[in-house]
Amino acid sequence: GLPSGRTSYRHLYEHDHELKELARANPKLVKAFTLAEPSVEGRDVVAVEIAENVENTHDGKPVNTVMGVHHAREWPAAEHATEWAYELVNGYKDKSLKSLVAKTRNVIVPIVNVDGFSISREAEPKGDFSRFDYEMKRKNCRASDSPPALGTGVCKANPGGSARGTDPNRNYAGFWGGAGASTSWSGETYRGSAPFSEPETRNIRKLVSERAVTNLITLHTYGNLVLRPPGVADVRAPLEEPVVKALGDRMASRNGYESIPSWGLYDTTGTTDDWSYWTTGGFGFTFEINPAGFHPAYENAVVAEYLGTAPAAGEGKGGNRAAFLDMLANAADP
Ligand code: 0X9
Ligand code: ZN
Repeated sequence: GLPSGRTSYRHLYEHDHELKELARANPKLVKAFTLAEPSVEGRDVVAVEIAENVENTHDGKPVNTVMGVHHAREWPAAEHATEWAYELVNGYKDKSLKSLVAKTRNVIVPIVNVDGFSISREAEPKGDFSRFDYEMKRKNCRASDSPPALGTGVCKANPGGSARGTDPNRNYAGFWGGAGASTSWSGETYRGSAPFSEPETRNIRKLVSERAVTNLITLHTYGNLVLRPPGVADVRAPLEEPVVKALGDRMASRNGYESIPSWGLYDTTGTTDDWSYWTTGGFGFTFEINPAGFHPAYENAVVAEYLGTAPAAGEGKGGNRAAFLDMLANAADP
């Protein structure tokens, strides 16, 4: 089973509580903290850092980040990140991962878009909106300046229904303003009013910049893909990076996903990994977990994909667990 023994999708409060509990039980190894800004609706974003002597933040060890749920409905992303936290703690304590943990620092943010996730995970029909409008929400809860009046929407304080919000994975500064993002407030890939107009992207900008993150993996669903920058076809030739490709290919050999540059899926601008790579030099990858569906059966999308026990998810090769370990090994002994 999973490192935590979990068998069903957690709620927001369960992710938060379990991270804080890991820290409380392992104070020298795990630190729980809240990212700089609360969400539009005022929720905290909870993260953990895991390292030997965790409080000694600037000890020069490579910093590896796994984050999930830029997109509200992509629940497995949060599960894989929280399980990774358990993995590191358990593996440090039983000594199987002690040397890898000792050489690295690990920051885990299971849910970047806490408002969206909360709405999707707690979905029930209300007013003019069906359960599906809530459950399949993608974006955050940013209000537009001039939305049509649509009554009380899926975001607490904001009318506009499920269309309301900015896509956090189009709001980073990397190539913002280019192809593959919507300029309309109701578009599913709405880029926002300006780069870093959203608390979600500002939180990650601050974290990644301040901590000089070496490698980051941002988790999404779905498609069984390991995506690397660049996200937009018109910059591919000069900017394709063989060292990034090599690590992407290595991780894909573990989870059985396809390793391709992001533009090979479709054009995007303003994404997490393009910004982090070109702004900080840190490697950034997007994993698209699960062959199909945003949050299908837990046994498949979380247990089998994490442990690598599904035919489509690197059966026998180790799954996402092994891919994340490769990121660590690459940082510890490049
Ligand atoms: O469109 C997206 O944001 C991602 N797919 S999803 O179905 N989870 O919405 C893919 C983004 C890939 N592009 C880059 N990472 N640059
Ligand atoms: Zn996504």
